[in-house]
Amino acid sequence: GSADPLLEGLVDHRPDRATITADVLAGLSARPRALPSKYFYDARGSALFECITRQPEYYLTRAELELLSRVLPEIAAHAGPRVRVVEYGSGSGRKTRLLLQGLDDVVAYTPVEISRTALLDSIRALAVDFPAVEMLPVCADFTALPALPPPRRAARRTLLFFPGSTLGNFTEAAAVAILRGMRQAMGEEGLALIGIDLDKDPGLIEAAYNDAAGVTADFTLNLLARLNREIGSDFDLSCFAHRARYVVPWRRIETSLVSRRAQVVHVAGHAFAFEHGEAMHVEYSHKYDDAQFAAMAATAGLRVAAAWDAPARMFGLRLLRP
Ligand code: AVI
Repeated sequence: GSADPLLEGLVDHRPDRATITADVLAGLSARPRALPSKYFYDARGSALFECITRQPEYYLTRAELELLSRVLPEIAAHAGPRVRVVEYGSGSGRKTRLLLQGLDDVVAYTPVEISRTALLDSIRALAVDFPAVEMLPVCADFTALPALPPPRRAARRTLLFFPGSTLGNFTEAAAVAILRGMRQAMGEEGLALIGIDLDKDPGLIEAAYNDAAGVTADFTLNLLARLNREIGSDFDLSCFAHRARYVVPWRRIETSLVSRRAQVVHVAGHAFAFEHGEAMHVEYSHKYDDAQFAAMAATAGLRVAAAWDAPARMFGLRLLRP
């Protein structure tokens, strides 16, 4: 066994090789072909995403961090003292740091993160800076949330934190299911603080997913490298190209890997023929307007208690309650 107390307490539901293989075979057999975006986040994928958040075109993270620091006193007033914070898709923990500093007497912090490396790195750093906060990490896909570890000290309410517009990576039906899961996990006194990207000039949105340095393209292609390593597929990275387009009527970025020539890819004993120019869907990034977001929340049994927007509606934070 490990002597590391963080590892011993870790609730670990990392997807195994059989699960990833089954998901990939199903996606490659569908038309149009698709791969699940959650598999972007291996150690290198999480690091590349961090790098994306620092690109000049990727306005989302900067806008959200500024907005969060500005409105934190209001959020803290809504939350009150002795809160348990549960974060979905916590990543590097930059926003968490702000939140844990700004809230009054946080009892426990539970990050739910699919990348084990990102989870452990961030919680180790947070444990040093917030010694009074009990750290209860969960390595899992938050769409299949396991029972959350209870804090030692009783909390007055649970605040679910879901920043980054990660909700936008799901179809509307899946996003409503996540919101419903949040409604259940938070209890009657609970709150959810959700970051959403807002609909705006398509040119600005498209640039954010096509940065000049090519980090987003590397991030998208890393999905194939990860699959090659973990499930033994033979995707040739030089034969696929990143493509991200904003589809105005759907208010979403659709990201694909486009086959640069006719080719055959092998996965777990199956052969998949790609046509030249064939697009394999890998990610949605939905952008929202207020009426649509409020309607989704309402369908999940939640209402918008407060709404804050960054200047020029570059990004939004929404506080939801039952
Ligand atoms: C994590 N998620 C909200 C990011 C987004 O903007 O959809 C992932 C990403 N994909 C490409 N760039 C960033």
